[in-house]
Amino acid sequence: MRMRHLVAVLVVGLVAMGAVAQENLANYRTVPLPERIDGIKNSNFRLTDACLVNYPTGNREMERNAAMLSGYIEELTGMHLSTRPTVNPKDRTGNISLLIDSKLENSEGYSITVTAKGVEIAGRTAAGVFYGIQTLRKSLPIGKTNFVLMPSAQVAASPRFVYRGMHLDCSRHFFPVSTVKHYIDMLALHGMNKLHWHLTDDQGWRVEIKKYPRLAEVGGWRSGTTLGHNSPVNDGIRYGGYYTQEEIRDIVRYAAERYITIIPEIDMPGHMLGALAAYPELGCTGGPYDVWGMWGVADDILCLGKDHTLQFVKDVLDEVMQLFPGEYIHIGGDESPRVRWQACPLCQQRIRDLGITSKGKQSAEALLQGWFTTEIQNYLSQHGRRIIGWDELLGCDVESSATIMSWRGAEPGAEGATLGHDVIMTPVGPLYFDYYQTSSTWNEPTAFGGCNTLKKVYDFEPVAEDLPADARHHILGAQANVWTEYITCEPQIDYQVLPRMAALAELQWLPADLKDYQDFKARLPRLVEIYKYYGWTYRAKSLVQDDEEKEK
Ligand code: TNX
Repeated sequence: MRMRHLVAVLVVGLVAMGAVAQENLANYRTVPLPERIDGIKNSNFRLTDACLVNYPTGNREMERNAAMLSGYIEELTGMHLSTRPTVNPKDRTGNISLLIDSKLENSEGYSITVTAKGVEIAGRTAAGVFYGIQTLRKSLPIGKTNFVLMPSAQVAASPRFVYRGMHLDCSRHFFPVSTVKHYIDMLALHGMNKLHWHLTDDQGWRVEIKKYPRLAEVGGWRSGTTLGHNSPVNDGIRYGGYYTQEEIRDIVRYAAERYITIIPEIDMPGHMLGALAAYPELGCTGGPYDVWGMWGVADDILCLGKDHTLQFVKDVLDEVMQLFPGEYIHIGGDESPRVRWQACPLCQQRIRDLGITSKGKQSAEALLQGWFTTEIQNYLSQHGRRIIGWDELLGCDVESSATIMSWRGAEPGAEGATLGHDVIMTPVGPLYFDYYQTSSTWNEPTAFGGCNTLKKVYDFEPVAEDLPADARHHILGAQANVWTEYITCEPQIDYQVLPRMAALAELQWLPADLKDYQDFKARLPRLVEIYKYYGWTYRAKSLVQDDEEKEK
């Protein structure tokens, strides 16, 4: 009897100890899943607040990385680790050391080596180290503790695609600087490196341009907003806002510190009512125009018959280039109706002057948009920049040096890549995150329509199977788009993107043959614990059941 009692106590004790150890154990099976997790041994590195985060002396970027890692560890476990510049390899014992290792092949790849003696996070660049830091961050158990056991292992990954993006529309609804930074934080956690920032549209111009102050002051404000999906009811509430150049510089810096390049989009020649309301002479009819309170595609676009319009666009882009140091500028190019150009004597004169005639399916007006795009492309390329445009550009005879964003499905992407364009895949199905995540929409926040479930996102393959071998390298990567006609506030952005963004991150990073949806779903709850820790809103239902995929 006493013996049995003793055994029972022992068993309960061991289970309890096991549970404690389990809770304090790091787990490298994160989202995205590292490509390799090798040689897990029965020994652990004991991470405590006596450990230091070492970084190479004199390397400012690595110093910042070390501070970020220390910050993450403190947030998630409560342990404060100091950072230390170091040159002596012996200092690595008992600590976490960040290193640059030129032997690593991929410029964004990382390797994490954990032994009982210490942890090393290496990258060929500081960006690679940053991704290793994100993996370590996501592998930590969450909750206050005074130690974490990190199993000995070799963990390594390099991203499958160079372009790993998310888009955010800040025109249809305007979001404060803090929300944009929060969005950048979400990108960083998911290992993404591009933020496509949609800054101008019919419903509001959101970037301060010093040479044309009315763009923000007038073009940034609409007198009201339609309720629902273009109902006849307008709320009549003046709505708007814009980012000052100083705010933009701050956001660009914040993103760069997280190895995220911001690609600004100035949509042209369509989706321009914000600018036309401010400067009506830029349109074919001369206005007056209003900043739009409806959704959709407006007929009034830039007049290409006037030299002044081209000068205006170049002036705007001069300031945009000053603000955004990245190589790419997105010049839109989508949904530009041609009715005004057809009726505009100046546009028709331009067509004649240029000797443009329709070619097959391409109207003279489509080729006029092509001429305009090429003018802008040349202008930007003189300044060392490259353009990205929506896939409508494929119908306008633009040069193959223009990068195409395939949104009207995956087919335009395949066509563009075959023609020699670089391509970013962002097809409405399944990468429009303004679309519903289920076909049972009755209890969902109002969305654009459609149905892009978590599984559909996960299963998306950016490089079509039948794409010719010599075109495959043109697929630079994938991006999800977040248009905000129906998204009015930060929690609603988060709800639309989380956890679909996790599925996107995994397909951006992991080789296709290593993807496994069930395994991903098993790993997802631990990532969601981090969302919860930061107070981010997410669609909890996506975790417990797979949504129906039938389109309504
Ligand atoms: C199409 S995607 C648009 C946007 C809308 C979006 C809504 C693209 C290039 N144009 O203007 O906001 O659909 O999903």
